[in-house]
Amino acid sequence: MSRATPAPRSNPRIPAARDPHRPRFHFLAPRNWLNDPNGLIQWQGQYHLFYQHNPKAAVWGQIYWGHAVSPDLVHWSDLPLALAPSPDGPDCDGCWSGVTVNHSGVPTLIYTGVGQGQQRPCVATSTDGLLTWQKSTCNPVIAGPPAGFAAAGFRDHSVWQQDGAWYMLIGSGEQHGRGTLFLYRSQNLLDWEYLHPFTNGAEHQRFALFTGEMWECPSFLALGDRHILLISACNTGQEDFTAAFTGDYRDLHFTPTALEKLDYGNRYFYAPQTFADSTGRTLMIGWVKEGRSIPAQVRAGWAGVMSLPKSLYLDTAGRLCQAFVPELQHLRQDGASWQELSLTDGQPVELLSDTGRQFELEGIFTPGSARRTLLALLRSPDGAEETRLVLDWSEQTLTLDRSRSSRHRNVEKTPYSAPLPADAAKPYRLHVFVDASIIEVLVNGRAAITSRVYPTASAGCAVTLLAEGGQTGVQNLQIWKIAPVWD
Ligand code: DQQ
Repeated sequence: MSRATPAPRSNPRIPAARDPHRPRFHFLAPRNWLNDPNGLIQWQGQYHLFYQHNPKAAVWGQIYWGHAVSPDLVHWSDLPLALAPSPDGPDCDGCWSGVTVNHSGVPTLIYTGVGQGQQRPCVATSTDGLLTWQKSTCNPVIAGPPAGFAAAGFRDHSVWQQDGAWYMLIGSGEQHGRGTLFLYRSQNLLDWEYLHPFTNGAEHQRFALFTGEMWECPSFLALGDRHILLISACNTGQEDFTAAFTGDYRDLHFTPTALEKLDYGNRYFYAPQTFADSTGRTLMIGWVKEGRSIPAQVRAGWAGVMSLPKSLYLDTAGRLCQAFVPELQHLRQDGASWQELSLTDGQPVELLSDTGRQFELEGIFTPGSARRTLLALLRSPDGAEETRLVLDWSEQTLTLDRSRSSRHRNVEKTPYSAPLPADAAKPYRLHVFVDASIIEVLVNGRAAITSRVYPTASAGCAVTLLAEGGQTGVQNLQIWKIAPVWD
């Protein structure tokens, strides 16, 4: 093993109070650029979050691994950078995404080294509790994509142990423009044998049509009696998104049987990683991209945020669901609640005149006779700005309407819609977190929309409700201010 080029210490944090769009209870880099979460693991009781990071600018560039640690998934402490490109190594142009595994007690990173025009798997280990990392002298541990494939890319890793061996998926795309994953096997994480493409057959071809030319950031997991494969679908011809496949895993092949979007905010929730913690939960964190221009990012001095941690679970019908982790409840401050709200067609109700920009909202929404229920958040005192969540009962959709979220003209304002979960017997439980410029929405754990908004109003931030086309009700509505974890 060779010692890595000494990693620069991480930069000091930009004070959140200086920038109204800088989230205060989400994880983000101290300053400059952040993208994919990497190497998520709980080690000796502490949660470790590594991340794709350009420590030198607020734009993507030569990528290092940032590192932070948390006792509770909510309060994070910055640690020195974990990986830096080695000028004469296979990762000289960047240390791209990867994972951490426990190899017989040795914390081991498997990541994509980028250099000499190639993307190749590299390995590093730590002997001091995940603080510093020694890169293997065997790097790169695989020389390139399997022979016979004109692979469009060869990067990102999902690694697991099965029947005494290590298995690894590497993201790629085939020459005819369809995403794929290559499966490898190893005993020691250094010598790898190529097996075959992980998904194949007619089902794969059918789904691959919708999931882009390159499958990035695979995460393969067993959940209950199901197997789930998450991939980040890149170059889809439309917007990138995270695809969740459910399927059959047999004889080291995965046959997808169903495909859904993990988050209907599409590109805004990308490259998620999953891991199991000591409570047995499967936890997930994704990268939430910016929705403003690169010059605006550079002026702000930072870009990219991690989603709030969520757990993944199956409902009684075996469908993939998500829930915000309960640890977040420790951040709740002043709350307000309404037991039974009845809304009359066309008559708006202001619930709170000023939530601030960090809050959580939860409530049970019932359709009644209304066509739509509209929830306006971050509404400025003059009403010019507001971010709307539209529960369209006739269309059975949830829409995040950002058209009036910001007076700024150069921020993205496209709407995003998710199908409302079809559970006739179940009420619609809406759960929302707002943090400065991030909004994360979930309905019944099934319809997720994550996105960005950049309101300009410095005071106000009201919450209003409106029914259209009839009468509707809301039960057990609660709104809490959320305490900052930074500053
Ligand atoms: N980001 C990384 C890649 C990955 C992409 C590079 C996904 O490893 O494919 O920063 O956002």
